[in-house]
Amino acid sequence: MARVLSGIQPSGDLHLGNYVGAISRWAREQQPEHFFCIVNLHAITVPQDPAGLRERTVDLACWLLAAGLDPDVCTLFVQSHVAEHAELSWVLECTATMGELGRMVQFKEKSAGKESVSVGLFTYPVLQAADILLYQADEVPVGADQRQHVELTRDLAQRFNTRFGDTFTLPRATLPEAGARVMDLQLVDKRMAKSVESPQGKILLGESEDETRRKVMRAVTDSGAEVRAAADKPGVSNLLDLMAAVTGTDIAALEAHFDGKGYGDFKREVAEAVNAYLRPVRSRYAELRTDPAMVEESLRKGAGKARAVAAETMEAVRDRVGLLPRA
Ligand code: AQP
Repeated sequence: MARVLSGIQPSGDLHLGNYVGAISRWAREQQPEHFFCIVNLHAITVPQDPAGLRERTVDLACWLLAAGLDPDVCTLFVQSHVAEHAELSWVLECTATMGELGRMVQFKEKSAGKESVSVGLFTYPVLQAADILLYQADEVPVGADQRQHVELTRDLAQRFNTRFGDTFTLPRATLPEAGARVMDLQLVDKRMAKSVESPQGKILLGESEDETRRKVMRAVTDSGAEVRAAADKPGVSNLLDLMAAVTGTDIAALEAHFDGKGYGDFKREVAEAVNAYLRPVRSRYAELRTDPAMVEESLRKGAGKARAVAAETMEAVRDRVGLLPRA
C-alpha cells in the first residue's frame, strides 16, 4: 500500500481549487497509510495575526473533517505538533543549494516586487521536503502548482541517500484528472489561490450558494459564443474544467452537451453543479463547527500517530549524519 503525505496551509479562506485539487481526493482515497498535515509553519512564512492563525488552524481542521477525513482511518495532524519537521528541515537545508531554491516559481512569484521577504519564504520548499520525507511518502496528492516542490523533494532525498546511505523514499506528485489547476474566475491567467487578492474570482467553501452562483454568473469568459475548451478561451476552458471536476464528466462530453447553448445557460449549469458538489461538505462543516472538542481530540490523536513515524525517520537521519543519539 502506497504511503501518502500531503499538506495545506491555514493561511486564508479555503477555495474550490483547494477542494478539487487536493482535499476531496484525500478524503475519497484515504487509507491507514495516509498522512494529512495542516502546515501552520508554512503559513508563517508571510506575516500572520497570531489569534487569526490559531482560529484558522482549527477552522481548517473542521473543513478537513467535514470533507470526510476520518481520524480512525488516516492521520490528520498539525505540523507544529511534530517537532521533527523543523529539525529535518534544518538538516536538509544543509544539503540544498541557494541556486535550486532561487529557481522555485512560487518563491519568484511571492517575492516579486517586494523590497524585503523572509528567509522562511525562500527555504519553505525545504520544509515541505521535510514534511514529505519524514513519513517516507511514496505519493503526494497535490494541485499542479506543487509539482516543482515535489521534484525538489526528490532531488534532496536522492542527494541525501547518495551522500549518507539509503534513508528516504523518493516521492512523486499525483495530480487529479480534472481540476489540477483551477483558475481565478476574474484573473483568468492566475491560479485560484488563498494569497491572491481577488474576492470575486474565488469560490469559497465557506460562502453561501447565492454568492457562489453570483460569482460563476459574473466569471470572465470571452467575446465569442461557443462553449469549447481552447487556448484562446481561458475563462470558458476553466469553467469547463471545473464542471468536469465536480461532475466527473469529460470535457468532450460537456462540449457536446453545451453545443448550441449560450454562456448564460452554461454558467447557470456550472453554478448549480458546483453548489450541488459543495452542499454536503458545507452542511457537515456547519455541524462540526459546534463541536470543538471533537476537532481537538482528532488533532491530538493525529499528532500521536504522526510523531511515532517522524521520530523513527529522524533517529535514522541523526545516525547517518553523525549527530549523537538522544539520551
Ligand atoms: N487553484 C488550484 N487548483 C488546484 N489545486 C490547488 N491547490 C491550491 N490552489 C489550487 C492545492 O491545494 C493544496 C493546498 O495548497 P495551499 O495551502 O498552498 O493553498 P493555496 O490556495 O495555494 O494557498 P496560498 O496561501 O495562496 O499558498 P501558496 O500560494 O503558497 O500555495 C495543494 O495541494 C495545492 O496544490
